[in-house]
Amino acid sequence: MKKLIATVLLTGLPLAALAEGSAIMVHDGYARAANPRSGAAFMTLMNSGTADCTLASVQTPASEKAELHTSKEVDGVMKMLPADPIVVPAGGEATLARGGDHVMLMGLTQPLANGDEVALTLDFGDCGTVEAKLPVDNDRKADAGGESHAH
Ligand SMILES: [Cu+2]
Repeated sequence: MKKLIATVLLTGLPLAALAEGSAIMVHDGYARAANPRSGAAFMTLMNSGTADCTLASVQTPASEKAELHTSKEVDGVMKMLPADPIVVPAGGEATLARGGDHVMLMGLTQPLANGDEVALTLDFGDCGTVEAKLPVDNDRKADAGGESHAH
């Protein structure tokens, strides 16, 4: 009986989640260049599942490396550090935004121009992987926080 209920629950998952192979959805994402060789990607991650999901790593053809960074003010100066694990709580969301957590794109294969798209593969470990295509928007203003992004 328990098995039957589990099956019903699984098949009741939203189509989008099944298609992604994950309960995670990417909202309002964009990428922007810091300079011709590096840039960053920002987005809101939403978790419709019943388990917390942690963003383990990011892959992209847009750059040689993609790292999870966070921006922090240290002694009055904005610095970038490796991010603490980015956890998307069950039924909740996590925001990657300017002045906070972000996906750093290091060694861009080509400069990011407005209208380009950056494809990301977000690896959430046990929660699966999510493919996202983010538009490049170099003109978007920071919603909050600092603007320092020098590498
Ligand atoms: Cu960074």
